[in-house]
Amino acid sequence: MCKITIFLGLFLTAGCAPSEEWWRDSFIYQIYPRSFKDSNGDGVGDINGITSKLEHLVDLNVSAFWISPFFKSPMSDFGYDISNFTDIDPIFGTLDDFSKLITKAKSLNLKVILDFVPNHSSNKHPWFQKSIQKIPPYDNYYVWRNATFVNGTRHPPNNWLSVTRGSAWTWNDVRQQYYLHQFSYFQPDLNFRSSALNQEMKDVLTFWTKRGVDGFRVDAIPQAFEDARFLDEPVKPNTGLPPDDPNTLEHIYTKNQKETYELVRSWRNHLDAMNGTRKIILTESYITLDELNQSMKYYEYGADIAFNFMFVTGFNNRSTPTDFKDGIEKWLAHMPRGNYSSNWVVDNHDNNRFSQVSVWCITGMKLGWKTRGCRIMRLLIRLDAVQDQLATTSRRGILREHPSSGIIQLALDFQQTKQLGYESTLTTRF
Ligand SMILES: *[C@@H]1O[C@H](CO)[C@@H](O)[C@H](O)[C@H]1NC(C)=O
Ligand SMILES: *[C@@H]1O[C@H](CO)[C@@H](O)[C@H](O)[C@H]1NC(C)=O
Ligand SMILES: *[C@@H]1O[C@H](CO)[C@@H](O)[C@H](O)[C@H]1NC(C)=O
Ligand SMILES: *[C@@H]1O[C@H](CO)[C@@H](O)[C@H](O)[C@H]1NC(C)=O
Ligand SMILES: *[C@@H]1O[C@H](CO)[C@@H](O)[C@H](O)[C@H]1NC(C)=O
Ligand SMILES: *[C@@H]1O[C@H](CO)[C@@H](O)[C@H](O)[C@H]1NC(C)=O
Ligand SMILES: *[C@@H]1O[C@H](CO)[C@@H](O)[C@H](O)[C@H]1NC(C)=O
Ligand SMILES: *[C@@H]1O[C@H](CO)[C@@H](O)[C@H](O)[C@H]1NC(C)=O
Ligand SMILES: CC(=O)N[C@H]1CO[C@H](CO)[C@@H](O)[C@@H]1O
Ligand SMILES: [Ca+2]
Ligand SMILES: [Ca+2]
Repeated sequence: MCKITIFLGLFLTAGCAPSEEWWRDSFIYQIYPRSFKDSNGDGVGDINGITSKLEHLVDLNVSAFWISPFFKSPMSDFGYDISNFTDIDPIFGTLDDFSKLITKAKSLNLKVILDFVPNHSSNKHPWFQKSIQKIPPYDNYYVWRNATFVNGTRHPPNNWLSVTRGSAWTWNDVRQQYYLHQFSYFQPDLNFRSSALNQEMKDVLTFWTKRGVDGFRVDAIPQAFEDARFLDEPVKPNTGLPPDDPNTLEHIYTKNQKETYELVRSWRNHLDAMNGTRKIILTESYITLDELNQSMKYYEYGADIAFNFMFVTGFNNRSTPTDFKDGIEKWLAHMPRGNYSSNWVVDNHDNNRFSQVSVWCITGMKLGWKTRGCRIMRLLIRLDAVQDQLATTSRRGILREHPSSGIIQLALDFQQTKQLGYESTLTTRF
């Protein structure tokens, strides 16, 4: 029997062969440091807090945990706006605290995965400040473009929109140019076309690898590169959305560019060149079902896990049994040929918390999962005490085999925790 599990994070499924390749058959728990455990009573979770509770992860049979960013940051985006990629924010602790965490994790046979946020830094990062001043090589560390002028009025270089709405460009008065930000204006995009920046980010991987981490979860990978021609993206017809909504555009120039896949391969090679056990790469890309191939392609470029958000974004309380069956099958059908492991993310910090899910996937079942090596999946989610802006609802789900018929059942509860009296249960059979 082999199990797969997830947690507040993601979980992987796989074949049963015990293997050095632990991630193929394991259960990864996401720790959101801010809400996990506060060790010094200042009201914010911290690294020593994590260290003090690692036994809980062992109890849960977790193989690895991924820690959301604890790096130095102005915290305008709860740590996804990093002002020093190789230092720890004092609110979370110190590098010494981190070393103790690693030591204890190793003693408990737990793998440690860090968040790697390559797309952008904080606008408070010294690199950005130097880039504004055009100090080499930092002048080229970010994506700067001249304004366009229409009848004497300054406009951004093109129509690209940020994930957080509005133009993806912000004017800087000092440098007299626009900088690109696919997320908020305080998260300027790093320019991977700069070889110095490219090396700098590899050095970040080296820094943490030497401190004992087992892999990296790569944040927002699709946005790493942009097309160098900076052409307008096509407007989708008839979306009915406001014009500053990013979903009005076809992101053919700002997402999943061919250079981005090459970048992942370069990180794979970089990590492989270091001695020791394989360091895994998990790529985060939110995609629509139509874009599955774009996400799957990261497997072929060195990702061990290309996040599958099907359970997070693909279903809701109106999904039918057929939707679930079709969705799951579709994901499996799109996996590239080769020795890759599927994965099923049940939750993350951008979404509401699952509280409990159990999944069994049985050999020989009619869905044909067996051919993908999936024998048994088991998944447990514990509801953390959470404190973040998105945790307004919790969901519970159970996917189980009916004892006599072998039919797989999935039950999900969508509960609006802040609105009493709201609850719906969906039970599906397939
Ligand atoms: C962890 O694994 C052990 C041994 O397989 C099992 O007895 C135990 O029930 C598991 N715990 C959980 C929380 O799944
Ligand atoms: C990051 O912080 C470390 C430790 O304080 C410091 O040595 C290093 O120069 C900083 N990096 C940058 C790019 O500022
Ligand atoms: C940007 O504008 C500056 C100042 O007007 C000009 O010197 C420079 O050539 C322009 N760069 C490009 C790429 O057009
Ligand atoms: C620019 O000015 C001309 C002449 O006033 C006008 O016909 C044209 O519509 C203006 N273009 C834009 C984009 O506002
Ligand atoms: C890997 O180990 C070999 C032999 O111990 C050593 O020569 C080499 O420098 C190491 N490489 C790295 C990147 O640490
Ligand atoms: C997606 O990949 C599948 C096989 O993996 C292939 O059959 C299909 O043509 C691809 N679709 C697109 C739109 O590229
Ligand atoms: C696939 O990976 C598994 C787990 O590491 C390994 O046992 C198996 O031999 C691999 N199969 C092939 C065909 O490489
Ligand atoms: C489904 O969820 C939506 C949005 O959360 C909610 O408005 C709606 O009432 C729910 N429907 C049912 C049948 O529970
Ligand atoms: C799932 C996830 O980590 N999403 C992150 C994507 O990147 C933006 C900007 O860094 C973050 O705000 C999200 O949390
Ligand atoms: Ca604290
Ligand atoms: Ca980018």
